[in-house]
Amino acid sequence: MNHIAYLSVGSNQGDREQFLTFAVCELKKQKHIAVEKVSSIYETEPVGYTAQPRFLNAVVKIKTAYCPEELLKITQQIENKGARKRTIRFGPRTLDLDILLYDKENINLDHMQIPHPRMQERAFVIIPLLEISPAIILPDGTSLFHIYEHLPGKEGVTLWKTSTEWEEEFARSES
Ligand code: PH2
Ligand code: MG
Ligand code: MG
Repeated sequence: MNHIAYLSVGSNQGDREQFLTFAVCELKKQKHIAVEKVSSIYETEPVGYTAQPRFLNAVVKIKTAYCPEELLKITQQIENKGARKRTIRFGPRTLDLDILLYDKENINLDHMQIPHPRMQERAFVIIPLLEISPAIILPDGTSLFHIYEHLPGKEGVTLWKTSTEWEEEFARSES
């Protein structure tokens, strides 16, 4: 478990909170993943394609022995298990699980870009990320705090459930 990665989880269809909890529980089941921290859950205005319901979003910090390619496969399997329907780009989804950061790596392939190419403009990513790891420096040297200062759309992100309350739910669903 010698790598650190940050994942973003989002849902705006069905029982949104249940899909977020499902995603974290599935991550915890993986042999080579340890979930280190979860952020609070935020309710967020849709970004990009705006004629859709509000999202719930959170960020998860993991330690893992999987390489980025393997981790991507796992996130996609979890999305599929969460019955994600792929329709409109940026449109409604039951479960979206994205890799934000993987150590200090820069990966630029057609099917996988790390850091996530749009994370710097997305308050629904930066706010929960800042909550769990305020000292993060991105691979290009920018600090998360600097990004936060210039971030658009912060007013579209409101606290929905604290990380402590959310963690109590995992404890219940695991016992
Ligand atoms: N995901 C998108 C597009 N827009 N807006 C919010 N608020 N939250 C998301 O997770 C989100 C989005 C594409 O993945
Ligand atoms: Mg996404
Ligand atoms: Mg995605």
